[in-house]
Amino acid sequence: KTVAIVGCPFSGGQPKPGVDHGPIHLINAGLAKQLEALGWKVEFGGHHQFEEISAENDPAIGKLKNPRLVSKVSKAVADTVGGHVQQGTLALTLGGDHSLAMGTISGTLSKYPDAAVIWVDAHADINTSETTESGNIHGMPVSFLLGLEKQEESSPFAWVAPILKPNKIVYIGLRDVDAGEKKILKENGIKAFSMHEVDKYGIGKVVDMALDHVNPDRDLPIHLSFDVDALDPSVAPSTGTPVRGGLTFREGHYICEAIYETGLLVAVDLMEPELIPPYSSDTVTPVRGLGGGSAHNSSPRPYLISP
Ligand code: DIR
Ligand code: MN
Ligand code: MN
Ligand code: MN
Repeated sequence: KTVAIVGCPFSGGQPKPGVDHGPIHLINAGLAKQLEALGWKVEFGGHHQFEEISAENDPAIGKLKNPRLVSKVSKAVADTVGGHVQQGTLALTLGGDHSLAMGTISGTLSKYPDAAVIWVDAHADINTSETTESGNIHGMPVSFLLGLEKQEESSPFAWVAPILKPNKIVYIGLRDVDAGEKKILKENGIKAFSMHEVDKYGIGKVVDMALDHVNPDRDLPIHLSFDVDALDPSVAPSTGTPVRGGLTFREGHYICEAIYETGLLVAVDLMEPELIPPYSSDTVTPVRGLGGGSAHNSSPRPYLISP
């Protein structure tokens, strides 16, 4: 069994710097070695180096912030993840913000158009350019993948194939959903197990029900997109938009274990981890050539770690 780690130090889908350090810290903390100890052959050739687009060349389109940059980065990630999935290698993408999932899931769907997506998150990330209150694209990737709004030919997101079906995505962990998003979930009949259902049924039953919904015969490949803010802030404080009342440490692990046990997992995203006190980037050795902890303070555009 081989896993390819796709490190994506990118934060252009939302305004806070920090999330672009997540993958660097996870690698520095020994993730590859831990996976090897679990019996995986690990491929990791360094973090993605994304091309920059200057702010003046990337004005908002409608409410969408940094649209060209987010699009370009996601497209590059789609090609990389798609390549690993094509080869039968488990693609493990480390974010970076959740706008990257537009890329990772596009990559999975390029090989398996009928793949099932399990989206673990406090948020639904299903705003459209009409409903978004923030303009942050990390709150919108699911709507692009579903094709909830028509992309003009000139749109930077015209490359996203809107082929995800509403019955092929299921949520676990929701507890901070915008009014416009609730409407979209309802109108499209999208299944969601919020924290209320986790409390009511227990995590074991919830994962079974989620799989029954998107993968009733247990024969479709699975893409797991895991936003660390699904976890309770007492477990995962280091994320941009923590929300009280989240998954416990064990519930989060159980979801991953149970999905892995299906034998159908082809891609995993671990999104929106960052670093906040009491930990400091000064105490973690930076990856050589990536600028480490200082880049987001000095860079005029803090969305990318520059080489
Ligand atoms: C909010 C917050 N729904 C938005 N979203 C996310 O900006 O669209 N926070 N994903 O992490
Ligand atoms: Mn930092
Ligand atoms: Mn979230
Ligand atoms: Mn998210």
